[in-house]
Amino acid sequence: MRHLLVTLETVYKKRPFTENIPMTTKLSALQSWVDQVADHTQPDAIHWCTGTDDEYQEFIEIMLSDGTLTTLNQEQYPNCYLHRSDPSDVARVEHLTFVCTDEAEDAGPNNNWMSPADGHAKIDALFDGCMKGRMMFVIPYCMGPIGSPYSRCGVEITDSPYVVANMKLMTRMGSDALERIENEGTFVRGLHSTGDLDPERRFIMHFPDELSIKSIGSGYGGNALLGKKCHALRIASHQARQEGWLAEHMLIVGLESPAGAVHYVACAFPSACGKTNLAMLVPPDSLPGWKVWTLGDDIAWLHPDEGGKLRAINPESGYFGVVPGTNETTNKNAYDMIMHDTIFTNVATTEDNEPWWEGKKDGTPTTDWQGRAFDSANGKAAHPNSRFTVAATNNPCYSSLADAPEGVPISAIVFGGRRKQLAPLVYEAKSWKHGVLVGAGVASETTSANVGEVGVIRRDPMAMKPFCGYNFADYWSHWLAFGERLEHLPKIFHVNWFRQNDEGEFLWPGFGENLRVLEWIIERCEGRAGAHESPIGFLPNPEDINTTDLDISPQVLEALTSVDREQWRIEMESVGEYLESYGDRLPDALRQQQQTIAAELSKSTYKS
Ligand code: SAT
Ligand code: MN
Repeated sequence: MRHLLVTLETVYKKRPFTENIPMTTKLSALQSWVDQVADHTQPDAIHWCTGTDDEYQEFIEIMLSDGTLTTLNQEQYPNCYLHRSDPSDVARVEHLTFVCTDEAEDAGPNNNWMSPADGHAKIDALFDGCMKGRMMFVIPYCMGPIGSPYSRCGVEITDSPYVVANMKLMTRMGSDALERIENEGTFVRGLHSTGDLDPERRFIMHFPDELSIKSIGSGYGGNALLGKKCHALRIASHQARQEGWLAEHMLIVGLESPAGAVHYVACAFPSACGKTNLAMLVPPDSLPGWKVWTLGDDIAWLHPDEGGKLRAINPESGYFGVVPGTNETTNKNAYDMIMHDTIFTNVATTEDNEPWWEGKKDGTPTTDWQGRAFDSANGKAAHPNSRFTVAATNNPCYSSLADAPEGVPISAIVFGGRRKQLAPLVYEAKSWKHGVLVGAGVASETTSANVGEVGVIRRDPMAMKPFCGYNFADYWSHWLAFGERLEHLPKIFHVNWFRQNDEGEFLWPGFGENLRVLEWIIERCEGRAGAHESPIGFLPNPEDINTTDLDISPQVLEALTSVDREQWRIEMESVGEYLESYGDRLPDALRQQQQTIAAELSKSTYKS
C-alpha cells in the first residue's frame, strides 16, 4: 500500500518516477492490452487496483492533496468529500456517444453511429500520449455478485483517481474480480481518460462486437464510470441479446406486505424520474407493517431461470444518485445514507462546510457548486444534476438478497415516465406483447441528467433510449421472443407519478405514497385486486386503490384512474408513427398491438 502512495505522490508532485508497482496478471490477453494501452497513452506509472478499503483511503488522500476533493464537515458528515467538476462536464453527452458497428442499421436510428475503423481512428488520435505526467489505473471489476453465473466482468483503465474511487463505491472491484476474469478469460475492455476536458475533444464510443468501450474528455459518472451505462447497459444489452437475457435500465425493489409476503418488482423510468426514491421508498405511517428492500436503483439484468421464472440481479453495488430534492420527507433512507462515507459531486456548501442542495431543509448555502460565493443571480446553489456516490451497504434498507448469486424472482415489470398529462396513475398491460408496446411507447419530459433542453417530451422506449446498444427494432423483437421463452410471465404495468392539473399542481402525492400503487400492482399479480378494462389496459377502479388516511378527493382519484380517449387516440397515432420510423425491422407483432389499440380507441362505444 505504501507503494501506491509513494508512486502517486511522485507522479502528482511531478518528481522523477522512482518506484513501480508489481503489475502482472496471468491472463496474457489482459496483460498485453494493458501494455498496449500504456504504450499508446504514455502514463508515468501504472497501478493495478486491489479494491481494498485502505487503497480507497489512499485515493482519497491523493485527491485531497491535489484539490480534486475537499473535505466536508467531518463531525456531521464523517468520511464525506466534495468534488467540483469542470463546469462544462456535468452530465451525459448523448450527442457525443457512439455505437460502432460494421453496419449502421445494427446500431439503429436510436444511436449515433460510426464504423469501428472510423471510431477507433478518431478516438485513438485523442488518446495518443494523453496520460503523460499522469498515472494509469487498471480496475478489474465484476458487474453482479462475484459468484453469480449472471454476472459479467470488465476492466477499466483510467487516469482519473476520482473514477477509481467511484468505481470502488459502485462496483465489486479489485482482486476478487481479477481472479474471476483470469478464470473466465473474457472481459469487457474499457479505456477512459479525462483528456483535457474540452467538449470538442470528448467522445464515448462503444464497440459491441469487440466488447470494448473508449471514453475520453469527461469525468462525469455515466461518461466515465464505464461499468455503469457503457458496460452494464450498452454493451450488456448487446451481449444479452446474443445470450438470451435482458440488460435493462431498471431499479429492483422488494415489497414486503404486512402478512410477510415479499414481491420483487423491476421498474424502468427515464433518468431523474425518482428511481432512487422508489428503490428506497419509506412506507408512510398510514401503511403500517409494510417493508421495502432495495436490490438496485438503476440497472437490472434479467434472466430466465430453470423453472421458467424471471430472475434479476443488480450488476452494481452502489448508487450514483441525484442529490437535489433529497430530504427527510422525500427519502429519509437516502438522506441518512449520504450522511457518511459519501462522495458528493457539484453540491453547494454552507458556512459550516456541510453539503447543501436545493430541497435540503436545513442550512443556508454560502458557496455554490462552482466554489463561488453563492449568489442566486448565478442560478441554483447546487447543480441540478449534482450527485452522491455511496456504497449500497450504506443503505439502511439494502436487501440481504442483493448478493445472492441466483438473484430474486420478479413478479412485475413497471414502466413509467414523467407526464404532466395523459398517462394515468397506473395501468396494466393485457399481455406480454401488449406490455412490450407499453414499454416501447414510454415517453417522458427531459431532465438535467442529460445535456440539452429540459422539460420537453421525448420518446424513451423502456427508458433505454440513451442506453440500448443496438437497433431498437431488434431490441423489441428480442423482448417479444424473450416472453415466448418464459413459462411464468411477470405482468407488465405503466405508472405516472407526475400528473398535474391546469394550475401545474401534482395530482398524486408521490414518494412514500407510491406504495399504494405498488400494493395494487402486487395484488393484481396475486389475482386479488379489482380493475376495469380500457383500450389501453386494465385500470384500477378508484376504490381499488388503498386511500386510507390519504387526503385525496374523489374527483382527483377519478382523474388519475381514467383514460382520455381523444388524447390517447392522438398518442397511439404518435406511437405508431414513432414505431414506423424503425422501418422494415419493426416486428409485426408490435405493429399489430399498436393497430389493435388504435382501432379500439377509434370506436365510439368506449367510455372512459
Ligand atoms: O448517466 S448516469 O449514470 O451518470 C446518471 C443517469 O442518467 O442515470
Ligand atoms: Mn439511470
